[in-house]
Order: sequence, then structure tokens, then C-alpha cells
Amino acid sequence: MSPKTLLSVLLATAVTAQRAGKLTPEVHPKLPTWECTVAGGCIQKDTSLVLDSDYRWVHTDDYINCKINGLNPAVCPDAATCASNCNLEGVDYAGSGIHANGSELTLNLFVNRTDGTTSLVSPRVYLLANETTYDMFSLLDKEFTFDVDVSKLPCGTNGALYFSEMLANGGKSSLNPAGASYGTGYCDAQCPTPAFINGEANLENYGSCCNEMDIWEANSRATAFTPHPCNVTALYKCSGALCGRTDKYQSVCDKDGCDYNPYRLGHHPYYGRGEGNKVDTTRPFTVVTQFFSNTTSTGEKELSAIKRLYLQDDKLITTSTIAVPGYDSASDTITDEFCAKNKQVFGGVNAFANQGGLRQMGEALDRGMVLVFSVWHDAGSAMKLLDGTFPVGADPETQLGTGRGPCLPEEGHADDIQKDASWTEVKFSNVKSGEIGFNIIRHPVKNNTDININININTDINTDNRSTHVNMTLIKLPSLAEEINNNPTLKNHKLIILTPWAPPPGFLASLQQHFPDLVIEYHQSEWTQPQPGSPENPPPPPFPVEEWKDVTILLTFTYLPQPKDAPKLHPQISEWLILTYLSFNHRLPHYLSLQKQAHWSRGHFDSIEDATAKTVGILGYGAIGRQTARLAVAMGMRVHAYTLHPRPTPESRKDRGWAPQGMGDPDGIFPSKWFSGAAKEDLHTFLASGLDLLVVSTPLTPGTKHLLGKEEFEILYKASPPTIFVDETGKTETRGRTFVSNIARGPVINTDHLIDALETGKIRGAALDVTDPEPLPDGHKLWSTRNVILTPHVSGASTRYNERVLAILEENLGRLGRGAGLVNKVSRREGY
Ligand SMILES: *[C@@H]1O[C@H](CO)[C@@H](O)[C@H](O)[C@H]1NC(C)=O
Ligand SMILES: *[C@@H]1O[C@H](CO)[C@@H](O)[C@H](O)[C@H]1NC(C)=O
Ligand SMILES: *[C@@H]1O[C@H](CO)[C@@H](O)[C@H](O)[C@H]1NC(C)=O
Ligand SMILES: *[C@@H]1O[C@H](CO)[C@@H](O)[C@H](O)[C@H]1NC(C)=O
Ligand SMILES: *[C@@H]1O[C@H](CO)[C@@H](O)[C@H](O)[C@H]1NC(C)=O
Ligand SMILES: *[C@@H]1O[C@H](CO)[C@@H](O)[C@H](O)[C@H]1NC(C)=O
Ligand SMILES: *[C@@H]1O[C@H](CO)[C@@H](O)[C@H](O)[C@H]1NC(C)=O
Ligand SMILES: *[C@H]1O[C@H](CO)[C@@H](O)[C@H](O)[C@H]1NC(C)=O
Repeated sequence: MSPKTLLSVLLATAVTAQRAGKLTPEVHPKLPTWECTVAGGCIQKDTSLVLDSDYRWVHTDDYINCKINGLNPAVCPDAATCASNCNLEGVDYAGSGIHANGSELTLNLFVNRTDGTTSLVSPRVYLLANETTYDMFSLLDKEFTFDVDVSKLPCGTNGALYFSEMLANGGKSSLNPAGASYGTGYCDAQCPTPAFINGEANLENYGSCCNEMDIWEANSRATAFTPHPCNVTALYKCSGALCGRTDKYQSVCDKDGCDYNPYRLGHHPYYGRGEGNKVDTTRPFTVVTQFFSNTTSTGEKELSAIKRLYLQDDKLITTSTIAVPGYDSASDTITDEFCAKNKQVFGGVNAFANQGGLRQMGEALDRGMVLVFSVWHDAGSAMKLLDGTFPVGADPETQLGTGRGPCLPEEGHADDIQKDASWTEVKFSNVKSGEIGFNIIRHPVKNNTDININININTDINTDNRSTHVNMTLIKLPSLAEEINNNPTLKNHKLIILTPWAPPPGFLASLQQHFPDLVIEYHQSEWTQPQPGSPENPPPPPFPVEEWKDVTILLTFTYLPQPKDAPKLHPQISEWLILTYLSFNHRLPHYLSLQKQAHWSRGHFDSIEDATAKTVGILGYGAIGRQTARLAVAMGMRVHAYTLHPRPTPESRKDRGWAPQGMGDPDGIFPSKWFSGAAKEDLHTFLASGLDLLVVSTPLTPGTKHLLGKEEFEILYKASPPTIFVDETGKTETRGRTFVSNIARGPVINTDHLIDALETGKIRGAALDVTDPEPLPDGHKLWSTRNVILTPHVSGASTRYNERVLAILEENLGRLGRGAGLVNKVSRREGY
């Protein structure tokens, strides 16, 4: 639009400043916004605002108006002449009803002038990334949130926040040198007919059409969010029928859109003034909109659902579900099915589907759209489409869909608003976009060294019974124990997820959808383990400790209040056990070293033993032990199981932990012998049962520290007849039969005694994924001890670790809601 360039405007300023001093410098109000991730929190963007060019004074150097009810033919006979004649003026933002304060934007519908008059300003502003470019939002698979105060938006007004697919530079060109700096290039799905399109004089009466995503159209009485797809990309200059001026359904854009208005969908009171509503519009709240995609058979991402959530007073409010007869099922999101249903029940052409539906909208969202803020009233139909009965005179009781809000026919007329409600304004603040789920997460802490909490978390939490899985602790507060039955939404529960890895995109959002009343927080923790040996002084949690107070469920990785283990379900650990056992028996380390030397030597391969008919003793028959038993049995081994508590009956041998189909030993059928007991003698009986392989998979508790030492290695040695062992070089030696494998915790075994047992041949060999101390220091004696395979605590590593833990979490939350028993529990009493 601005026929002269930004440069010429600036020149004009310089040149004309002496003449009248009327020209205003263009100073974009700062409005910082944020870009967020679940794990990393939010990063501020230095964004600012620009008023639409159509709201500006356009004049010649002699101050002849270039627009007088449309273009002035005297100075704008054609686009090129218009461009060379006209200047686009800077604006006084406050005088236009636009006030930015920190991250908050207030838009006034009217401005009181010093002369006592009140003028309608109804501003429309766009978000700039920098002085010359709009901030382009690509929201497919993203979440967009902001806070809004609609308390001063009465019937008939609309404080809107939406996205239009304008060009990033505002259509800057030789005829439009000003571009985005002066707010050019507006378009929307109504295909308006402005004086300038992309800054060029619109002498042919084109319409300015583009995809539009209405995130927020609302006042304090009603609200709607509405995708309006168009079958064109970017700004499209329409003419004739395609503008839809006489028949809106011939337009390239879906002018009706597919609106989600809770009132219209039969849900009220839900959104409105005062406490009787779930969303109380007399106070600010947060609006969350999530754009979920689905992957098509051709591998492309398609927008498949738009979901709306609210947060008020720290409480999450899910979208209402539909309460209108005719809908088969409740829906709380916009999907193509929802839109089709909408048109079917409320009547009307499904222009939404005709113009490409969510797929088309999603493509525009993916390409990038410009953020628009505005406040307006409706001289034509008093905003009844949003907040009253429309068409006027319809009967909402019998004509479904005509009741869109509670405003009365006599309310909301433009003249009355100017007279009685010139205070009308909307406040938008804290505009953020990013990874889905980021906003559900409160208090993200990026730098946990900033928090120096010197308190003993044990005292906070140990007083309560808890159930936990390895790194997942489910804390049940006593007061909740009674009321958790039948609480499917998990009201009064708070989940803290404290892990070094972020849950996958959408996980938290879907969790929230399943458990709407559950308060969910995610905090990133460090990968580092708490230092062993200091259960009384665990490292500080990476977030304010007040957070512990009302937490009922905790998913944690390393920040357990006390370091402890638990039955784990990690098939990869069982694989590690079998891997190291077979590697040792088959002399793999030896042959690998020969390969490195490029040397062929079969050595004494005839002394290699296979696993058939060997016996594995599993010390701690939990999830890992059970999966190991499954693999061992498949190789023809016998299994001896050792548990703390006796398992005399088939029922008692079952595992109530979580196990994927076909894994582990849920029915306890693999062991040929069962051993149990807490006493030393009980353990000794087990160790004396003739073991070729001893798997240590017991948790570390005060009772299991140094469970295996000199005495135990002696028992292993005596129990199975020692054999003549021929090493690779042909040297023979008498050694015990048992190979010891530890994937539990280093301190379960006395390291010095282990080294001794290995050096003296009391045991055949050992595989250790954990050591004491850990990490094993450089030069430690264990490194050079013979017949040992060492790995640095990696047996739990798996690309699917995260996924499994989260699956257990979801399972347990569901169980908690139903009042059912939890899986993968940890016993506080036993210390694991
Ligand atoms: C700007 O915001 C701050 C913080 O919310 C507030 O204290 C101050 O009054 C605001 N200023 C104006 C002019 O509204
Ligand atoms: C403004 O932002 C756009 C998009 O981020 C970038 O391409 C352009 O270089 C920036 N211009 C200036 C002057 O910083
Ligand atoms: C877009 O939609 C209009 C109205 O339905 C139709 O006339 C036109 O042919 C469509 N254009 C494209 C490219 O599909
Ligand atoms: C997404 O795709 C899955 C699998 O094709 C389908 O079951 C689901 O209904 C789709 N979701 C939506 C919202 O279209
Ligand atoms: C304008 O003045 C009227 C009367 O004093 C007041 O009620 C109203 O809030 C003012 N409007 C604005 C936008 O300041
Ligand atoms: C974290 O905080 C510490 C101490 O205040 C500071 O030295 C360090 O630079 C911070 N790290 C980051 C990534 O901000
Ligand atoms: C806590 O555990 C103890 C010992 O197992 C048990 O007696 C008590 O009933 C449990 N309390 C709750 C609230 O679960
Ligand atoms: C789970 O947390 C415990 C206790 O903090 C930690 O020692 C252990 O290494 C973690 N488990 C895995 C498999 O990393």
C-alpha cells in the first residue's frame, strides 16, 4: 500500500517535518513472545507489533488524501501513479488504542480524545519478528497459548486473536516498498476488499483471500474457535464469483468455517461471567490450542484434530463435550468428522470440507501464518453470530445451532456500545508457541544449580507408603487411599515427571486428555545418578521443594528420595546377561583379540562348554529374573529361583507386575526349584544348589549389601565339583563351576572378596555391569582381574526404555483411577 517506500516515508519525514510537523514516526511497540519446548522451557522472542496499513493516513507530499471512501482517483488513477504519489503515515499507537506493556497487549475499541469526543479505533495489529518481517508461526503439531482478559468485552464485541496466511514481508514490492513495516498485505477467509492489496492500489475491486485460523473470537459471554480453509495458498486476489460476495459458497474460502462454540454445542453454563461457569470470564485465564497431525499412508503429515484447553487458577479445564441431540458421540476437538456432523445437525453447506477441510488448514499452518490481534464490534448484526441467536428471530429451542450465546436481541448494538461501553477492551498476554504439552508443565526449571535446597526429602515422603516401579514412584498419600476408587479423572492427584528425557511429543497432552483433573508437571533432571552411599542426603530435586508437598504420583529417574532398586522389566538386561555368559563360555573376548591381531588360532576350542543342561540360579526373581529365566529355558538350562518370601503355591509364584505379551514369566512356570528366606542360611542353601550361572538381580537394600562375599563364594565353589579349566593357551587350572553375573548394584557383592574369588579360581568368571565403587576408577584392581567381563552400567540401555516406562505409567494411572491394584510396585517395608 504505501506507494512510497519506507525510505520515501522517512525522507518525507525529513522533508516535510518543517512544513506541518504532523507526520508521526513509526515506532513498533515491543511485545515479547515465547517459543517453548517441553524439556527446555521457553525462550523469549523479541517480537513487536505493527498496525494494519489500512488504518493509516495515506497522503501525498502535499497532504492530499489518497483515500476518500476508497481510492482518490485524482492521485491514484492507476497503481503505479498511486504508488509514486502516496505516502503511508506512521501512527501513534496509544492514540490508536494499542498499549503494550511488557508481554501484555491491551486493545481498546474506543479512544477518548482530549476534545471530549470518543472515537472508534477498533485496531488490528500484526506480530513482527523484526522491523521488516512478520513472525511466521508454523503450528502443525504444535501448541499455541496465551492469557486473555475478556472481562471488559460486553455483548456485541469481539476480542480476536487469529492467524492469516499473509506473506512474511507484507507483499513488499516496487509498488509497495513499505511492506510489513507498515502493516501491509492483510487477507482473510472473508476475502475483504481493501483499498490496497499487498500495498498496491486495488482499483479493480479484487478481494484479498487467504487461509484463516481463528484461535479466539470471544467476548465475556461467548467464544468460538474456527478454522476457515481456502483452496488457494498465500494471499489470493479473487474476482467475480470466487470472492463469494453474492453466493458465499462459491468463494475460494470457507467463509462460515467450522466453528467450535461450546454454547452452540449445548454446553452452558460453561463459559461466561461469574463462578457458575467452568471458565469464569470476569478473570483472566489461559487459552491452549493444540494442532495434532496424523501421518497419511503416503507418509505426509495432515492436520487431524484441533483441541482446546483452558487453564484458570492453575486448574486445567478441558473443552466441553457436545450436548446437542443428533450427535452420535461426544467430541471435544475439531475434526473433519465433527465438522461434517456440525453441518448435518445445524444445517448448511459443508464448505469446510469442500475447501479442503483440516488437511487444507494444516497445510497453511505448516507453511506459516501471521498472528493477528484485533478488537471490533459489528454494526451490521451486533455480533449475534458469536454471542446471541442467529439468524435473528430463530428459536434456539427448536432450531438447533441458532443459539450461539446468551446475549439478548436488544444487546450488543454498535451505537449502544459506543455510548455505554466505550471502556471496551481486551488484554492478551504471554503469547507462547511450541511443542505440544509445554504449557501443561508448570515451573520448568532450566538450570537446577540455581536452586540450592538443603533439605532432607526423605522426611517429606518416607512417612507415606508408596508404590513404585524402578524409576517410577507412585506415591499414594494416606488421605487419598480411601477416595481413589472410581476417580477416573484423577481429581486431587498431581503427577510429577522427573526424567532426563522428555516424554515424546503429545504424550503429556494425551495423558491429560485421559485424566483431565490430574495436575501434571514435567521437570527435566540430570542424567547423573545420585551418589551412592548417601541415602540420607540425596541430591536436591531440580525444582522448588514446595512441589513435593501435594504430589501424589511421581515418575522419577534418578531423583528418588532414597536410591533404591525395584523389579524392573527390561528385556535388554536379560539379553545382556545371556550375552556375557555365552561370550565368556565361547571365549569371544579371546577370539576378538586374535581378530584384532589378524591371527588365526583355534586354540583349545574343544574345551568350550555350551549352556544345555546347565543350571542358572536367579537371585531375585523379579521382572528381569523372569525374563532371564525365559531365555535360559529356551537354551535348555534349568532355573533355580530365589525370592525373599516363600512361593509355595502356583498362585504365589505368579508375577503381578507389568509384562508385555510373551515376555517374562508371569505364571512362575520356569523355575524347577524355588528357594526363599531372609536368613543367611536360606541364601546358602540356594547357593549350594549347584549353579553354573548365578544371576544377581536383587535390589540393593540394607539387607542385601555385601550379600555375596568370601563365605558365599566358598559355598559356590564347594557345591559344584570344581572342574579342570583349560584356557586359550592350553594352560589348565582347577576352577569353581559358577559364573557370577551382576546387573543389580555393585555393593550387593563385596568387591575385594570377588577379586579374590576370581584370582584364586573359586568362581569360573564374572560379568559385571555394576561395580562398587561406581564408576570404577581408572587403575582399579578389578580392571586387571582375570576372567571378568566389565561393562559400565549399560545393561539397561535400550532405545525403547522411555517408551516402556511411560507405558507402565499410563497403565498405573488408569488403575489408580479405577481403584485397581497397581503394577510394578515397590515395597517400602522391604526397602525395594
Ligand atoms: C504494566 O504492567 C505492570 C506489571 O503488570 C503494571 O504494574 C503496570 O501498572 C502496567 N503499566 C501500565 C501503564 O498499565
Ligand atoms: C527479519 O527476520 C527474518 C525472518 O526471521 C529474517 O529472514 C531477516 O533476515 C530479518 N531481518 C532483519 C533485518 O533482521
Ligand atoms: C476453489 O473453490 C471454488 C469454490 O468451490 C471453486 O470454484 C474453484 O474451482 C476451486 N479452486 C480450486 C483450485 O480447486
Ligand atoms: C489418525 O490415524 C489413525 C490411524 O490411521 C486413526 O485411527 C485415527 O482415527 C486418526 N485420527 C484422526 C483424528 O483422524
Ligand atoms: C472514555 O470516557 C468514558 C467517560 O468518562 C469512560 O467511561 C470510558 O471508560 C473512557 N473510554 C476509554 C477507552 O478510555
Ligand atoms: C546455571 O547457574 C549457574 C550458577 O548460578 C551458572 O554458573 C551457570 O552458568 C548456569 N547455567 C546455565 C546453562 O544457565
Ligand atoms: C502402610 O504400610 C504398612 C505396612 O505395610 C501397612 O500396615 C499400612 O496399612 C499401610 N498404610 C497405608 C495407608 O497403605
Ligand atoms: C533408576 O533410578 C535409580 C535410583 O535413583 C538409579 O540408580 C537407576 O540407575 C535408574 N535405573 C536405570 C535403569 O537407569
